[in-house]
Amino acid sequence: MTERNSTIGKSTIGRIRQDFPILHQKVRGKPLAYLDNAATSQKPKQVIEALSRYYGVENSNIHRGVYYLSEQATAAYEAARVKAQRFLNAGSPSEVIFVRGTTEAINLVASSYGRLLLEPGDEVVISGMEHHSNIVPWQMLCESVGAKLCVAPIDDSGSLIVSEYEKLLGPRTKAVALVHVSNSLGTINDVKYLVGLAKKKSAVVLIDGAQAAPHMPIDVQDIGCDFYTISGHKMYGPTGIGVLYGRLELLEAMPPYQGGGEMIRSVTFEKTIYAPPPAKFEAGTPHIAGAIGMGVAIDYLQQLGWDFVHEREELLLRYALERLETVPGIRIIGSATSRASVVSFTLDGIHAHDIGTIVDQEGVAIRTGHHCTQPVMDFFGVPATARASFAFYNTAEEVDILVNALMEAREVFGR
Ligand code: C6P
Repeated sequence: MTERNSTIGKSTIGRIRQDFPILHQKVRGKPLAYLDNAATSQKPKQVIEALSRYYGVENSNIHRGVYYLSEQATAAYEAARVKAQRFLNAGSPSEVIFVRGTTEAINLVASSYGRLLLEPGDEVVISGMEHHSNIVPWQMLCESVGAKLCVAPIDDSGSLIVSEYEKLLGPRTKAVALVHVSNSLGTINDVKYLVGLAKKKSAVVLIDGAQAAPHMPIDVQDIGCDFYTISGHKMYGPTGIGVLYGRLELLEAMPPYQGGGEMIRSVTFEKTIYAPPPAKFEAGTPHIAGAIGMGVAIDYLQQLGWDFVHEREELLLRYALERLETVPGIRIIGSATSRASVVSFTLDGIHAHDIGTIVDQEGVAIRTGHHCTQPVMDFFGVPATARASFAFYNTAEEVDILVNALMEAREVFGR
């Protein structure tokens, strides 16, 4: 590639890589090539230092103490909420609920709002490219209330068939839940358009943004969705923290997901009066350090700028596709025109897990398996794929190492 065709020089990437201590190590005697960013991204030292500082000098419980440390920690936690609000362009910090991640966010909505909303015979529409996190909670909900789960199909390129999706939307459609960016295909859905179609039928819409947030600016008001979910660990922040954006009007109407400390205004044995959102949905001591670290990750991404992230990842994607297509026997799964820096593939006669194990010997970390999207695997008629997913800190050399390792895998298997 690539640096030649880019406004971003090698020295810039070298400088940015210095922010990520984990990248500068050898695994199995080879330099690490970390190409599993869709599973979880690596953390810049700014985030690591924020976590260390929090536990080293700021640790205390929030919203409870009147002493200095607790006030500091509360202020830092709430400042992180405001950062997340701005990151998503939510209307108010009250619309930002800290959760463990996308999985918990979707379960919260399906359990709380879903039960309020759905009646027997109602319908929930999802797509054929959803992650299990955006299938199973809705399936559980439909089973419990006697509603129907309707699945909008995808085509051979891994794109949603929009006309079929539109046909599924009807008077019984109460909820629609769609992924913004597919984790196993890389497909980017035009969520604003898809939400608009659902809104014509007055459906409540949740967008799973786990794989979108690391790659592109998100504007929940422009998208027009009711709920949007992100995971901190996929966007250079800590694990165990994420955000559920919810429209305030809906959050106010929803029953709590969990009961306990911090989510109440008053408690007697006869009756509990709940706190308003966001506290109503944050029972117990939250992941304070995680929220603060996620705020620092948001700062980091914003300092890099989306133009930089986009240019870099687009370059890596194009280069990876060009190089991978030269590997005999490769089948690339997913070819949507609008796609993120994720490439799923199979190699003729070699199981995906074997591919993963062989490239690991060369220091390359990729994910293999069904990527928690078994229906996608079924659609493409494969048990599993290998998946390389790129972040702005990856390099053309790492793509080359992957391609060479795949050539070796073919030799090992006599292909
Ligand atoms: N995908 C992957 O390797 P959590 O685990 O709650 O942070 O995110 C779940 C999730 C939901 N939606 C999408 C589109 C996702 O990609 C993920 C997580 C990881 O692809 C782990 S399976």
